[in-house]
Amino acid sequence: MIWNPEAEQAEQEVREKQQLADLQKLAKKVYEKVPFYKQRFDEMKVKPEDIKSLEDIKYLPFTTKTDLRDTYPYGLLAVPMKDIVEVHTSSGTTGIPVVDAYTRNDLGGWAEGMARTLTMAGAGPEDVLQNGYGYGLFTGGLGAHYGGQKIGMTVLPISSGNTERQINFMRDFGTTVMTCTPSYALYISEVLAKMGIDRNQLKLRIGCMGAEPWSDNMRKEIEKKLGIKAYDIYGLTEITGPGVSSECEVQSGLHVNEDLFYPEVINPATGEVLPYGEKGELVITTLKKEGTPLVRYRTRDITYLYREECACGRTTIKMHRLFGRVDDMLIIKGVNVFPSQVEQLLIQIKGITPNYQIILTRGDNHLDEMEIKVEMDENTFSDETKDLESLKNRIYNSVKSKLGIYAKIRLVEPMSITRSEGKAKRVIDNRVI
Ligand code: DLL
Repeated sequence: MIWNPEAEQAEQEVREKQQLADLQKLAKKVYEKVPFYKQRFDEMKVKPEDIKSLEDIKYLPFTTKTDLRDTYPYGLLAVPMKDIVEVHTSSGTTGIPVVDAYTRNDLGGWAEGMARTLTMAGAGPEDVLQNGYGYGLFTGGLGAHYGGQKIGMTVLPISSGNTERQINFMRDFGTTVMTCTPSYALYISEVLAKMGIDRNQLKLRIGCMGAEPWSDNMRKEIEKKLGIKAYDIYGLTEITGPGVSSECEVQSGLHVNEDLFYPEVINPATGEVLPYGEKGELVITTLKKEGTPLVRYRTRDITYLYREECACGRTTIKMHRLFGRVDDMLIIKGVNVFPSQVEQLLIQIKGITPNYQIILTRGDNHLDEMEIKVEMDENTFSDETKDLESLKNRIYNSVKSKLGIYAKIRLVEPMSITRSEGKAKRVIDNRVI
């Protein structure tokens, strides 16, 4: 089923006409209401009236995370405070948190985006949604909650954590759809096995997962272990939260809700807009937001955009699953690598679990060193004749040949790497720079 055929199956010409009208309105609004944008537009000598076509968006200034932090907490508000009904922030573990402030209409738009996301994965009013994203300032919890309710699902707002209870509830309440981070889904599958609960006692059939990078192999692992179909969903606090883009049953790329969010991909070094199919940094402009509308927000996420006729019947533009973040890219002795590439390799090797951690240090010679901590599975660990050296060599050689990196491999006991209930911490960077 398609939640909103008018928006999701619009003809491109009709859609673009609306996008242009919304963009013009947005440019005028932020210019008049947000001093930060007035100053930026003036510095770039651009006026809202200069936007005569969608391509003209390239004349508008970018907005960065630093801008959001510099204007913390309410500097980017485009409406009076009395119109704001809810506020969310990013976790702020790496500095001042970024703030998103929602009007009542903004909450409506958010629920709409997530209603499309859940419907795209095959969920409907007869489904029971167990929402294992954290409730609170994090947008995962309330985003899935609002979307699930909008399409009439029965929502169980259990939040993340307390994994045994999650599983008991899953069985007792007949949960059919689970929303949580992929790393938490994997942990749930481990606890399920430990509790000795037969998968047939559960009705679970769909998972909507995102909020952190996960490889295709990780997806296969989750699908196999939980006996579900796992869909990739994307969004970020600054741009509302989840519901920006998501996969349909075809699972080739994520449909962007482009009537709500206008996507571009740029070269992160030069800011130049890249053609469809070229990988770069995703930039998003909010077309309908009232509280904290953003012009050309640089997400730091790496993907590419493309149009293709999708078998699901939606006509919206697609983005490839994320390749990583501009700032997550590790440069090890000059070789560029994303943690998800390491994950993709590890999952293919027998005898270990998909739990890993990358530890970076800088040696006395000032060169970066990478150690990969990998967990053995129970069988390998308890095998009397275990040949750990050859297992380590297999991992070492795979990383060397596929990624071009000489990493130190450390095998650790099962369950010794801390499990995450939200976003997993895969990289520990001990380099003093
Ligand atoms: O993670 C919103 C969200 C909640 C998305 C639930 C999906 C599901 P933030 O905490 O602000 O918001 O983090 C946003 O997480 O810029 C990406 O780098 C990363 N991210 C989000 N979804 C995915 C995904 C939420 N599907 C940042 N794949 C984004 C890879 C993702 N990375």
